[in-house]
Amino acid sequence: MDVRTVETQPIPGQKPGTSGLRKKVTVFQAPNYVENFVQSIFDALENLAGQTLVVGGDGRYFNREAIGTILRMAAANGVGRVLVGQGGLLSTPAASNVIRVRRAFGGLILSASHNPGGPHGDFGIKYNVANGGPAPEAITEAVHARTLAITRYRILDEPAPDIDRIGEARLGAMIVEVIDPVADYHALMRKLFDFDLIRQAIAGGLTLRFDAMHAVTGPYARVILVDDLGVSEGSVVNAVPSPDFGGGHPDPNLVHSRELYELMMGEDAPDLGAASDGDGDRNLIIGRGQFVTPSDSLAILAANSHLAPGYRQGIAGIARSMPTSAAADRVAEKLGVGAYETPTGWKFFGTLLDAGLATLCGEESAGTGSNHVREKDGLWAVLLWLNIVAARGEPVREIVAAHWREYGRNYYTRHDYEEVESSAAEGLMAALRASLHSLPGLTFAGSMVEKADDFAYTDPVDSSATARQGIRVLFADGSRIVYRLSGTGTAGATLRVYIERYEPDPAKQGGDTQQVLASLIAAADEIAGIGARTGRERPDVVT
Ligand code: VG1
Ligand code: CO
Repeated sequence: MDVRTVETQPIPGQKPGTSGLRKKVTVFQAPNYVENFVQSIFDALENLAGQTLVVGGDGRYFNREAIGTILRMAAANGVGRVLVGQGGLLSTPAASNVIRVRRAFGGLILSASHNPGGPHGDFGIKYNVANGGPAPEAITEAVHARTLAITRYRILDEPAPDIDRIGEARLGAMIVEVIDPVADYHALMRKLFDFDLIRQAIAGGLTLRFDAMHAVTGPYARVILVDDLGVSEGSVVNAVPSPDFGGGHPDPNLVHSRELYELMMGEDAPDLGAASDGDGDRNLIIGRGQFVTPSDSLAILAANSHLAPGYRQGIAGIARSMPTSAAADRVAEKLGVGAYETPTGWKFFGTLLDAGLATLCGEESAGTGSNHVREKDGLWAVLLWLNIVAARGEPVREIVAAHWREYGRNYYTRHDYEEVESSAAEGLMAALRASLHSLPGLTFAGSMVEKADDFAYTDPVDSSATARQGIRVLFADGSRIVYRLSGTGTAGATLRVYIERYEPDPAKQGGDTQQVLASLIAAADEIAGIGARTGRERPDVVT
């Protein structure tokens, strides 16, 4: 076995963000960039020798090259076995599942999620631990510290085996096992949902449009939706993963899924429209004539989850990220189960899921999931919606309206200002922080500020503390404005502003979100000086 030890030097900036290390492809292609980061992960882990790792990605440009390097380095670092998705593909939730069912030590997921791909797009590497979830901060910090001290990496001087053929091969002393990326995930979905009921509803005329956005969910959607559930072939679109996502932006929101939105608002709309992102962990849900905000989706799924076999026994609790609307909290209250508010990013849900405190989790950024894996899961959300629609026999629009009547409606929007000059964005946040003490008592948009803070979180299970997770301006009437900077962008800074107002009166629940929130949106600008500090008159993306 020809292990080569290569001298290297620390490369600045290899700091994992909200979800792993994300940079431009050109940055990852620089000499030693992948090698340094991967060796730092291996160095930060204890007892790696002889263990099993899972490796796969969303199929974006550079996926195969990165996997080749990772396999050769894993072999040189004494890993016993690596499970690789065929063709290098594994959706993020499927990777999480494989780690769990195969009792792997951990896994490397190669994705920049919803960010564009291709030679000029983005790439990313994320390490997940044995529970199938993203590494907690203690590990990502240790990895980052290693990247700043690294002096050498180990790699095998032997080409990695073919990853297109299912089966086992040797690489040095290590076994590379190429697996079907869909099979285990499909089996898990069949356990959670009433496939017979959904199949009957589809045979009886329930229609669906699923847009895989040329990303990783295509193969999963074909097997599960078309082959198993009987959805017509043409209902699953853009189902072949491509390295540049067909030149598109695999972000399932109202901007990048405009075509789907228009279809769903039109005369010939199917019953349910859905899309997933680059790595298959996000979901967009649109009923005929009814967009469902991700925050509402979490609440509605939680309120109806007992209709699916996997959740028939009830749920233990609901966790949401802080910027996600409070809609889910009202469901938790009614069900008499715990409600948890965590910082942004799925890694904060892991301890709650492992401890059995939460069963469902969600984020306003189109992420929903449950304790079936330790990542958010796009197709899971689509299947749970299908199961609920089939069980209730009602259109999505009516399910949403009934939910609002019962619980009230949280009008909710997120405004993103992308590629803002970093110093302007940092300055805006610093000024907001400095003004926190003077905001309470002031009135904006007819509402009085009750409290303003910088969200800090102490994990109720392991007591780990995380500070500075976003500025919250909380109004006496329950309205809220939240400001934070993105931790997934690769150019400049992205300012996210989250705006929410609660409306209990059913007679006032049919309004247009942007209009209803207009005065709060203006207040958000007034409080933070967004226009003045960033030079932007309007956000780039409104969801
Ligand atoms: C964004 C979302 C966050 C999500 C993260 C990873 O992070 O806001 O809710 O967990 O992306 O999702 P940020 O720091 O840019 O706001 V994915 O589908 O990109 O892995
Ligand atoms: Co994603």
